Amino acid sequence: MKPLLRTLGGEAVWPPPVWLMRQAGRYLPEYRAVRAGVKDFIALCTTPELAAEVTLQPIRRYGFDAAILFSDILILPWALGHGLEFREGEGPVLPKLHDEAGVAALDPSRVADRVAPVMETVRLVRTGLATEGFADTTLIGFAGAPFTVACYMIEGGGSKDFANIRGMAYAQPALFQRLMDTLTDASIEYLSAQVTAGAEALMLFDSWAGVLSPRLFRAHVIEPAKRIVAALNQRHPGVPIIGFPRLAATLAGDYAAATRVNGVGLDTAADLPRIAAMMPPSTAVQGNLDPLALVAGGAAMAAETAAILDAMRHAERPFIFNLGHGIVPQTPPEHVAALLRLVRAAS
Ligand code: 1CP
Repeated sequence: MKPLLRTLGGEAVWPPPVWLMRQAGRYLPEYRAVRAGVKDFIALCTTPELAAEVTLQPIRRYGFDAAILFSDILILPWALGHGLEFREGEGPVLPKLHDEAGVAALDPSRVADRVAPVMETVRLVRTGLATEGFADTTLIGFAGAPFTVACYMIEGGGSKDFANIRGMAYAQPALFQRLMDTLTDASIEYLSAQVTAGAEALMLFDSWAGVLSPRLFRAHVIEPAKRIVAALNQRHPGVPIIGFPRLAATLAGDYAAATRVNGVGLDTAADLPRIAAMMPPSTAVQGNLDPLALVAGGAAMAAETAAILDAMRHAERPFIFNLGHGIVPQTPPEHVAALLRLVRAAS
């Protein structure tokens, strides 16, 4: 069985399997070359041949244990009919959802058609991995978790404090719950379609989970993830799911136990063995090198990597080496190669 799937099945594989969030992207010259040839980022995500190509680029260059579908968490709200634009150097820009009409306008009936190119990308990547000899590489499909997707829809893009979404969760709880339910249902269908197309594992990105109070974290991070995991486990038994409740701190333990995900991605601030000890023993832990240590490279990267490997070596639980958040564009590609040598040499 593929190393990543063994790990997500509960086995402590050593050296650990390794892949990196945002492993396809602007730090790679071959990605920039493909990106320069398309009109915008959404066009790249919805052109299967190109999306499959950029998914495979980091696998060819580094031989990671996982390929992650090239798409974006905002493709799902886009497919629901919410506007989306990626402005150069500015990140995503969306209309600000703030009322009943905004939630009522979301149309789940159009999603399947609009995400059809994503499913074709999944099929092309599976074929590509097989024909190019990457028999040990696992294809991960993904979606944004409902709360993080709602953050972008309500804030209209990124935000420093997420004041609008937190305000809505407190002041308009029924409306907010309706939005969360719509996104949860749509995520189940979207992820299920990715498995049918060939995704071998799934990941749920809740990048802004850490801005919520414990009570709201339980309601809007744990509850939707629990519902998504239960529905997918029923439809696709044996397909593992990784959750990434970023900056959850000690609530990552509650998240793992309650949602029954197979793996939990931890951010750079998490002290891995201590947070891992709060989770069921078979839950895989994934993380958590600082992306800026990867930019720095050299002795600093080696020291941070050694600290993570030393902490997990004797933990006797499944572990996947990754970053604590996505690769940043200024990362020198040769530092990624050096990191893989360090992880694969782990004794
Ligand atoms: O052309 C470009 O360089 C655009 C940059 C870019 C890329 C490469 C964006 C815009 N999205 C992506 C791809 C992407 N996004 C992947 C592909 C697979 C891979 O990992 O290689 C994935 C899994 C994502 C997920 C994603 N998008 C998240 C969750 C993980 C995280 O980083 O927190 C989030 C929050 C987004 C929103 C988003 N999309 C793009 C940007 C610049 C952002 C972040 C904006 C912000 O900081 O708020």
